[in-house]
Amino acid sequence: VLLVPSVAVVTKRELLEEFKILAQEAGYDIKDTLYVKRLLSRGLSEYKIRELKKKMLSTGAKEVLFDTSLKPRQTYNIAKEIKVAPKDRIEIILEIFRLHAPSKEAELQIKLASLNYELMRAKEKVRLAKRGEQPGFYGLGAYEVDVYYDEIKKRMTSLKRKLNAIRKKRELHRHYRKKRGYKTIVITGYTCSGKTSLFNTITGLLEKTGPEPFTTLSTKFSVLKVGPWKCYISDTIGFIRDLPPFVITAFYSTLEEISFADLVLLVIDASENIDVIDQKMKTSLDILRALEYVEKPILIVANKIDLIDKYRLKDVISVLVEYEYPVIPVSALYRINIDRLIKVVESLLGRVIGVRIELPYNELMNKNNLYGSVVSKIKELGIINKIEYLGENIYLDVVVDRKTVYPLYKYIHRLGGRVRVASDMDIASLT
Ligand SMILES: Nc1nc2c(ncn2[C@@H]2O[C@H](COP(=O)(O)OP(=O)(O)OP(=O)(O)O)[C@@H](O)[C@H]2O)c(=O)[nH]1
Ligand SMILES: [Mg+2]
Repeated sequence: VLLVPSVAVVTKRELLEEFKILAQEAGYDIKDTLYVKRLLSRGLSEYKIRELKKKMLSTGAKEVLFDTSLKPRQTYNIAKEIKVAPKDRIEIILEIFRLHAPSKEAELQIKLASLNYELMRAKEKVRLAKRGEQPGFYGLGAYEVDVYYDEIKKRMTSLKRKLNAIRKKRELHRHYRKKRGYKTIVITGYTCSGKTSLFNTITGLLEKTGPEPFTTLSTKFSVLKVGPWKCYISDTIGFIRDLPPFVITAFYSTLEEISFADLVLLVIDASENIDVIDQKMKTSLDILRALEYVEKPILIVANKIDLIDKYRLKDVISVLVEYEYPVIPVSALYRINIDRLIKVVESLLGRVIGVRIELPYNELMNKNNLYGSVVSKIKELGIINKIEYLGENIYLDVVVDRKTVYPLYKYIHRLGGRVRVASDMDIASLT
């Protein structure tokens, strides 16, 4: 593949590597970078423009890529100076999707998202044209801009109609599945976290995996037996930071599977820096929140633990449990702890779930004898089978309804305790 030589304008130096890989996926080779702390509302300063032109000349760059999104006004001003239209992060992501669209539906969605992005800009163009500030862009007059705007809208309506037809079909399919008693599990998470690798390991299939972002662009399914449950498991497109909501809803409409999921496996690459892990968890949950899916039962799967030692793993886990969902460490590639994962999945799919709660006994007693109220709260949420005092801690074996397990998890976590789903793993036993 021939890559187009380009200069990158970078606002986040620490994320340059991610951006380089992204650009490469879209067909660009970053020959040089220009670092800018912050963009001006008009775009770049004269000084930065001069720097940029110099870098373009010395590298023979044909394109200029921004690692952030640009407002129409910024795009126009910069284009006027450097004589090519700069591409922003969102356009680059859209190009990756366009290049790799694996299905009719994906293709339609990408078109829709691109048009949506164009429409937002067209609005701004119309506004600028009407105020006489920018009499047309790329030779468009105010009149043509209006026509162009209407045209985009028409094309969007027709795309939405086609997508709806496909969606209806899927709906029927889902209905059929449910009638036949299938449970739905959805694998989701940041791009490159290892979702497809996990999917392959669990299902024995051989879907394409790879170090580049967005290897998977459409939802893949398989059926699977987990304990007594017949499951429908799907692998989905990955998340990435800085996607505006309109792109998310268009791109991720295949993710609507999640809204019917009995369990969401949220995969995270545990081998990265703690900061990166935290950032990616936040992004993933933000996107799930934007799609209104955070209320779903989520199991965090900390993947790639073959790459870190047990001390690092402990640190990673302690960051992940802060998100107040159960966490299970695995290596999808080396099948570490996969059987445990399946057992936890089986438990979480059950109507009732056995959990073991660990609470710091002394601490609770010291806090105005919280202990009594905690126990009665737990009794409200489930049935206590056993209470044990071991050292500093108190352990309660409790059976709860599957709907209660998450509120219980959050409640106990906030008290400084821990909840383990029956057959949940002992982190210390891992090396
Ligand atoms: N060392 C190690 N590498 C892994 C593991 N799981 C996945 N990988 C690697 O991580 C990269 C990404 O894996 P994928 O399974 O394609 O990730 P994905 O989340 O499906 O990525 P997208 O579909 O692009 O969003 C690949 O190079 C995998 O070989 C693991 O457990 N350990
Ligand atoms: Mg994948």
